[in-house]
Amino acid sequence: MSEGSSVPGVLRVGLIGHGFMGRMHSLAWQTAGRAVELPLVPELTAIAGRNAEAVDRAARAWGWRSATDDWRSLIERDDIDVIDITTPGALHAEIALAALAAGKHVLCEKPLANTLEQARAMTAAARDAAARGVQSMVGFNYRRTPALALARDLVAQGRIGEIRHVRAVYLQDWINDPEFPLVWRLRREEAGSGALGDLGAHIVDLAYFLTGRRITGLSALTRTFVEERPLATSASGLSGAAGSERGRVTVDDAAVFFADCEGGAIATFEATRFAPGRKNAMRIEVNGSNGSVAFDFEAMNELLFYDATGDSAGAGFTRILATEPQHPYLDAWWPPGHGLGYDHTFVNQKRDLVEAIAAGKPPTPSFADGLYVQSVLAAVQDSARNKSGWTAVPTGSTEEGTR
Ligand code: SOE
Repeated sequence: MSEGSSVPGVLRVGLIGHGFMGRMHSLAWQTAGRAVELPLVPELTAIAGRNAEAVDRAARAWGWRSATDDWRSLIERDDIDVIDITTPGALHAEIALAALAAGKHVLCEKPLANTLEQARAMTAAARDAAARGVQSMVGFNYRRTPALALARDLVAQGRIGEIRHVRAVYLQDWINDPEFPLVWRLRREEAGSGALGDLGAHIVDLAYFLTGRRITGLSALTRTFVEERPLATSASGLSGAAGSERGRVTVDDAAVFFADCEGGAIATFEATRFAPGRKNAMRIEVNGSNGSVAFDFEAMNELLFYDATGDSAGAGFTRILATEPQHPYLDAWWPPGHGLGYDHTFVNQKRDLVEAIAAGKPPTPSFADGLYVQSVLAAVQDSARNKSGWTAVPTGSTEEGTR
């Protein structure tokens, strides 16, 4: 921890990145201490980003006490306890390694890194840091959707029996237009991969979160439908202005794969940014011997549950509105039926992280969990590149995963 300088009752946050995710995390840090009674109150101490003017503006608008265009200065400051990384993937490893070495807790956005090697180094550093009481977490925010946390509880209680199928898709359409500019998410050197790492990472993590089963092998196909796009003259979040020059898209636009899982279950996955009309359709269904759970983020407050153990004449999917006070995370929120949104998943994430730090316990998902997902992403890329048919997911890298 930031030795010798911690302030009782306060957790001083340094955020790196001020794009769409930086904005989402800022909002969540601001809200977490107000929505929930936390053991440590987050203080928005400093924000860093590449563009000095933009980061100054972001600091003023989002309530950060100071701003800088040099992320390293945040690591050097002894009045920062936690570093929150929301930059493009290319910077995750360098920042996380520096922060952990300096004794800062780390929250790192998904996917953990751009390469398996980076993810391995980050996980090893996180393990060493944990021995010194320094915590780390990877930002798979969808785990903090109440309906999905409820699904996980139902599966863990054995309500759907022995798991046989996982069927997961993550569909968006924001680059369907071939004239949409070449933003950083479409460049391999910045993002590592395309729909695969951006969207596929979430559903690989959720399949594990819901079932506790890891993927052991897979066969994959990836595709880039639009190979050239106008260069971006400005970009923010998932939008940008197009210039007249063009450049190459160097990531996948879509990825599909089927997989073998521990315990005999089989799974299918599809991630694409080319599904017109599907805005954020992150859908996952798990079928077991005694029933099913099914979820679609476009109706994020609902979980469908089918109980196959009763009388089939009256059976059907039950639509559970996951907004009751006894549902996961709902103790902090609105009366039944009032519903949560995308931003609340980040607030719930901050809550879990702050509580873990205060308790001195490792939060989940850990960097080891991020490394597991990274090893699946790498296997997808290998399988698709080599047209090799079956590709094993290396288990050595994943054995420390937690859930
Ligand atoms: C863009 O595709 C994006 O913002 C992802 O980067 C997020 O992880 C996902 O939650 C929503 O879509």
